[in-house]
Amino acid sequence: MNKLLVLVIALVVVGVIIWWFFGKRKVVATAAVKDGDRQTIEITVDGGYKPAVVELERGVKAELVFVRKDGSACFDEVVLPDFGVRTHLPVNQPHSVTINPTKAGEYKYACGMNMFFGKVVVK
Ligand SMILES: [Cu+2]
Repeated sequence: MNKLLVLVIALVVVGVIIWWFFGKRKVVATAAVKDGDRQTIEITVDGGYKPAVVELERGVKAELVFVRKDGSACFDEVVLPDFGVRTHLPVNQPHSVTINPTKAGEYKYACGMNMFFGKVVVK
């Protein structure tokens, strides 16, 4: 009886571990909205970047509209190194960053201090 209990507990622990790792990897990407020859997506900056992962269509000019609600100095700047962007974000005022995603791939971006991260996925 004791052995069965240990087995059940072990299975539950393994299940939780698998769920934890699987769940962590499965971050849902939010796709930009395409309108003619442009695509747009709004990213809220408030204790992080929301959505954390945005999906863009390759070869279509993309406008990332950062809406900064968090006044902490951490979010003064946003840096997209792969697109040569480092820009200041005003508080409570949408700020557009236009990039040209010509190559498929995953591109990380961060706050000016490299503490908070977001990701652009080009498909
Ligand atoms: Cu920071």
